[in-house]
Amino acid sequence: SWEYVQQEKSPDMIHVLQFPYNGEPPRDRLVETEITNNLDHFVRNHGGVPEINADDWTLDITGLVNNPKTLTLKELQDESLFPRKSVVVTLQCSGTRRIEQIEQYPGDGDELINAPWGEGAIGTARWTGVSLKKVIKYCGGLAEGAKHLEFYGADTYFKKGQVYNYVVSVPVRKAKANEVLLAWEMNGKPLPRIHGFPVRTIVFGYIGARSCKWLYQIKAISAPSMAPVQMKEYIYYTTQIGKQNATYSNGCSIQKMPVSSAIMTPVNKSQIIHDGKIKLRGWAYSGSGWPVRVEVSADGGSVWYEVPYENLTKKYFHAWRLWEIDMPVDAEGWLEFCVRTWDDAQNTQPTYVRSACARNWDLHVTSSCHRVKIYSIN
Ligand code: MTE
Ligand code: MO
Repeated sequence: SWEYVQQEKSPDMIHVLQFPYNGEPPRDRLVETEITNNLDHFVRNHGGVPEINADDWTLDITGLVNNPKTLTLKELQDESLFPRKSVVVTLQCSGTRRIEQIEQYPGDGDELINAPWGEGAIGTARWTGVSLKKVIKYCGGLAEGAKHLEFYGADTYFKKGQVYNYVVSVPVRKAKANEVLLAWEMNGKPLPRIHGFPVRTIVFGYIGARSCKWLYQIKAISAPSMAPVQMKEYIYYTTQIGKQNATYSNGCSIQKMPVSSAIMTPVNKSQIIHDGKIKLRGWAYSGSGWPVRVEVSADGGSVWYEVPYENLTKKYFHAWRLWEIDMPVDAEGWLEFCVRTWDDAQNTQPTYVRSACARNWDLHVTSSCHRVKIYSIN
């Protein structure tokens, strides 16, 4: 996959893991544009990048559908069969900001799963394709008992001496709500190889893991997928279960992304010389709605300032909003800036990082107020 990293990614990506390739863009660049440049969009891979020839590619729609079908790319793109749809959607890896949890607790140390992401495992694109709802309709609709949709990716990965395909699932209601897209374009260009060429799913509001790259089969099934990525990764446990008793069957699958945000400039531990104002910039996102209010603090969260609403970028239903504010700052020395966001359901972020409260061995969804320390010289 290194060849594709060189062809399809900016040269200054932060390589979080070399193989499988996992990378995120530099912090300041990510918040320059609402729509992330394809070259700067983070990459999260469990295995290698499969080489698929678009002319040979087919998609099987199988399992509990009334008329199972195999579609070619031509058929999928035939506008007389399926209306084409473009949607601006943010993809966020549930591992975003994991470095803050690792600082508290190292997890099980499996780097393949616990990749040390910063605040850049998130990106926004205009994805073009067809709504999965229409494709299921074309297959005669779901048969009795269909509750989940399983997505099969053509890549393979190794874990504990075994080889697996990348397979995940989402509840059927997600497709019924028109929140699953089968996408072949990213910002008006064919999907880059590293992002799932020729076709991937884009699942709005869910953790990035459900947006299956290199898609070749969709299977309607009666229960969540038994595949290891669905069953054994991306699981959340309640505190009461305790680490010793945590088995995959008594955790719950992480699907929706919580509301979260990050300060992307200035970066942690920088020194800033200023005249009483420091500009902060960052992103804010919620998987079950959209950000309506962003608040920042220069004193670790005692006094909060609201980011003026007009300093938030345009509202999309399924995407982040970037924000910026000129913070009045008199103090000199080390300051702790932090940010918290409220979404349209008035959800906001926990105050502190949660790994220490033993919920989450794989260190997912770091959604606490994001904090950066800066040295102020006024
Ligand atoms: N799909 C396949 N087939 N293989 C993968 O390893 N990684 C998932 C998801 N889809 C993955 C996949 C995860 S965990 C995330 S966060 C997103 O892809 C990342 O998408 P991107 O690499 O296009 O940014
Ligand atoms: Mo992810």
